[in-house]
Amino acid sequence: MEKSFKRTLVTCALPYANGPVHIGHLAGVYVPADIYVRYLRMRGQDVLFICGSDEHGVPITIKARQNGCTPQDIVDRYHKVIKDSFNGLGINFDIYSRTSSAVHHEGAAEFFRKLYDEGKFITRETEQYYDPEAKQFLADRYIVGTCPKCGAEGAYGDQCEKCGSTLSPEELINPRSKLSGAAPVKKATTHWYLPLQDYEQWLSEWILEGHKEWRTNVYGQVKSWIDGGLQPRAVSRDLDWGVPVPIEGAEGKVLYVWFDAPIGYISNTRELLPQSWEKWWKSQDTKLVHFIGKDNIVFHCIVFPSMLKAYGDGYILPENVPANEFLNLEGDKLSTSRNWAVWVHEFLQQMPGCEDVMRYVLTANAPETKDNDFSWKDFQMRNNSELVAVFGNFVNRAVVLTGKYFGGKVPACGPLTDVDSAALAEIPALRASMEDNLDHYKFREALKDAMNIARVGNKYISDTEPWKVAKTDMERAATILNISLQICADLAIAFEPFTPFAAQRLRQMLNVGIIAGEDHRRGEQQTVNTYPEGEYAALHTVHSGDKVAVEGLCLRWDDLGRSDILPAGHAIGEAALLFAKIEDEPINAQLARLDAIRSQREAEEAAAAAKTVTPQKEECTFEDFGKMDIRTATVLEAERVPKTDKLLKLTIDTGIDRRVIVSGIAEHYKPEEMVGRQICILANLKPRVIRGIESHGMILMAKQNDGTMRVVSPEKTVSNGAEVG
Ligand code: B3M
Ligand code: ZN
Repeated sequence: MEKSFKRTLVTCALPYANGPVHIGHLAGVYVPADIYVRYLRMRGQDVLFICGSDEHGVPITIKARQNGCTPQDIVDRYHKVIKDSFNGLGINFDIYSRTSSAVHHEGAAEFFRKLYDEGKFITRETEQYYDPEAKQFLADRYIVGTCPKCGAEGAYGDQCEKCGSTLSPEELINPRSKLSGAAPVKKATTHWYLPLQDYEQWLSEWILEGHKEWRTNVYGQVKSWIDGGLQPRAVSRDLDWGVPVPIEGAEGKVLYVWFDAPIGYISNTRELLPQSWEKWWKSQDTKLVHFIGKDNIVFHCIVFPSMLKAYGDGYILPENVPANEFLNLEGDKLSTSRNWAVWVHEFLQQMPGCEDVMRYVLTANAPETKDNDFSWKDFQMRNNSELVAVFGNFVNRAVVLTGKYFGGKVPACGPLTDVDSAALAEIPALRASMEDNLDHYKFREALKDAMNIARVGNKYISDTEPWKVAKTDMERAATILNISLQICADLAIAFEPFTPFAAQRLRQMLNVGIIAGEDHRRGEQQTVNTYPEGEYAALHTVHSGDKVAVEGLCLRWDDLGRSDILPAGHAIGEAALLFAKIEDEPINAQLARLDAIRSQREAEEAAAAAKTVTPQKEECTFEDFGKMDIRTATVLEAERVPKTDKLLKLTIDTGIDRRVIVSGIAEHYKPEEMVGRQICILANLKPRVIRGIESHGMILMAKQNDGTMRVVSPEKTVSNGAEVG
């Protein structure tokens, strides 16, 4: 039996303010959360939607150094870009604040201080890397050197971006400080740690026993962390940017970003509701749900709950943490550092009017149980063949025909035929399925249910053809259009969580309002329309039970699936475009942008690869070398070897004889480029049969690490058979 709650507190992972957000962030966290919040509000629930910028941490200080500005400049710039991006996509937080706020600094410091005073931390002195010139301790990201695995320069102390290896500063070859270039030295420093192992048993009971219903990716990751044995986790850092550690003698130390950031959820709530925030965070009547990406599971299921447990004071714990997997872009991993992304602020500027399409496509492809992919062709196809051709086309026909035959008023509904009853009967079942899916954070499936309502309507109007029936039986046409308009009203309700901008346009077309208020912001008075009688749970601005004077017709979630939402005679508005067809041009422009980024990256990788050198092989003796008989030769004939794109068959004159050599250079040289060229060969290599051809020898090639190959030739022509040594 599912527990009942009086209110729901929904948080979204606080995006780092060291860059813009991209569609992967939207798909993973923010769109599903907004769908969930809009749905709960439509159902009359009291919901608070909290988020804000995560403005501390080493990456922000690195970005500031790279840009020659302060960390505050960085977070000020990106806090605004991110906030505007969410607004543009209709992600309607009740507050989108920031962890550089005074409220947060004070709240996070108080949180730390209480745990410190109550002895909940372990204090440890450890050796950390220190830059003797910059006189600063160095986080791993601040140490660079040669990667021991692949030889790439510029590998970080924690990771090589070239080969992806996880590293430690000790492994780096020739480690240097990013701050001053000096060689880092070890220096003693004191930090505080939360002993997570003390909460292991409690976490196991709370999650592994108590929340078996959590998504398998979340449950599985938590289980493996607990089974692996939890370790003390640092809660402070040597850094000059963040919330200062609030104890004497801790100058130059700040709270570790993952200790302070989750407290940001609480700080932002306090900022919004200074008088009543505790009702949300310290009442068992509140259901807390954290929306995050899979890389944040440990912090939201183990670290932050342990912090709240340690703090006590009645803080509640999350009822669910529906973490999504990752979204890929055109088959490649989304990457901020490689600019392989669709940046939301650029999308909003380049494709205005497609906000709902992006929400729709990201939900349809949501990486809920596994990584998934976004492609611009799929974006165009789903818009044109689903939103335009089904949803928009159905609504347009129903509204235009009502205008044409019935003066824009909902016509009376006559006796129902089997076709009418069958169409209407499908909606309640789709509503039930949608509710179950939304209640269980299955947004992809819920969207399919909503889209199936549009399919029911589109099929119904196509099958009943009111434009033909009207020629002979206007009463029948009236019934068909009445039913079609009821289904349009269903769509105005069902799509509010998914495509809020289109749902609002549809409500305007139908001349109806919704209870929840058009823009879902807390605190602003809604002027909702008249409802014929009584009271209803106008969400948000007013709460369940309040009486509000309204005019006109409003829709409620509970109207979904009724067959008489729009009474006969109700005047509807003019037909308007719900979704516009997307032509190839803007899609090709987006693809061209990504092609340019991919080519740029490949060029950079080739240049970087060319610079890396394979380490020298072990020593050999002069005698070893003497066994090799290297000669000059000239290529007389060259042809591709059938059924492979890698091999050339060459007939060469070695000065000793004419012979055939098969060589793997077809991807680097065309046959015609080889004829007449003087080369060097290892003449006494034991013959080998390659693809049925006996090959006598081997061409000497210069091979770069990026795979590029070049023939090794004498710098001037010499006689064939000349000995090379
Ligand atoms: N700033 C975002 C991330 O890891 C991180 C989330 C904090 S939520 C408290 O992408
Ligand atoms: Zn490497």
